[in-house]
Amino acid sequence: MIVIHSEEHRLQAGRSELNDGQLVPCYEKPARADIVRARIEAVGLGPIVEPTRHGFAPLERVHDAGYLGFLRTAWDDWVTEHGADIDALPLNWVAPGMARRRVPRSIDGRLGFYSFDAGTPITAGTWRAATAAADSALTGADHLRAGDRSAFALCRPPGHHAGHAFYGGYCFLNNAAIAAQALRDGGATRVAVLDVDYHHGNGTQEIFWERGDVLFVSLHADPIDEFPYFCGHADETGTGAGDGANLNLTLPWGTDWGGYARALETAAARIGGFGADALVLSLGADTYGGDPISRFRLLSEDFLRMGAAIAGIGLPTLFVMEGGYAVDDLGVNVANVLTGFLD
Ligand code: Q9C
Ligand code: ZN
Repeated sequence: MIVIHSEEHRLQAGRSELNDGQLVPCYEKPARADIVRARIEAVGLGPIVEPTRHGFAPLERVHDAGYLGFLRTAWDDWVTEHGADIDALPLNWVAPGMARRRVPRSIDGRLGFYSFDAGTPITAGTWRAATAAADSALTGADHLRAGDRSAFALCRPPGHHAGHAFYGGYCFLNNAAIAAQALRDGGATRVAVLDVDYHHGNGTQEIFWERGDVLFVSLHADPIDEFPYFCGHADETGTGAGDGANLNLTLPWGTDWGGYARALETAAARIGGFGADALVLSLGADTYGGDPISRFRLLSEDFLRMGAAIAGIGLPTLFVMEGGYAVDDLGVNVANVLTGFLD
């Protein structure tokens, strides 16, 4: 399986995120991608190649032009206002009933306007790292279009919490959505996105909410208890042309492989009935029992079973790296999904 990865991921190295009322070291850190890459090399999964540059156009197919412009200059605007010694974090958000008609001029206002949490610092290298990750997903999509059965975009920062015009949850550009749209634009009639990250892929859901040509299926911790809290419920099924093309399979804290496997079967059956030409797999390994911010109980060997179940769907599959914060075990867990898929 070809692996697409850019060293530019390490340009996103936030210092701290707001967690449990305190600024703590970022969980989403460069060591995550390094350990996954090292494990992929150790097991000889396949060649690791640099992404090719795809430019702005495929990003604009998914994201708002004003949002992309904000993201590109946010760090420079922050430095002008606050200096370069502190990462840019938002402090104010709109609540229901407050007007949201105008984009603020101040960088602090715009950070709040375009975000939904205080866990996602913008740094000097955020834009370059995020665009390199999107290019990795796009290069993976190119390989599928050329006939490969599978590819792995080792993206960092992750993407599935980023929506049409917002960032959050450590995500800025929605790598999986950008790749799914590129597959559509490259000739695929229908594309399915399966999201196995522990958290609901709220950005991907929002992007394809009114689309009948892209099925979104997500297995995740019930948002009644868990981040991102405000969406990801089972009764969210899409609207308009997308009515019925969104499936949220919520699972309780403490879920182990038994409960997870049943939901995965439901997901596979729905995708099988959709008639997709390709599958984009949002691959988070934060379902692992050892994950420091998550509460499922999957074991490392369960990720082999997960990969086999994904292979059983029988579609050309682009894996796109999302979350997973138990860094020491992340390489094994991610590589297990990929080898489980190939075996
Ligand atoms: N107390 C991804 O997995 N907040 N994002 C966690 C824990 C945000 C996770 C707070 C979690 C975002 C891509
Ligand atoms: Zn996650």
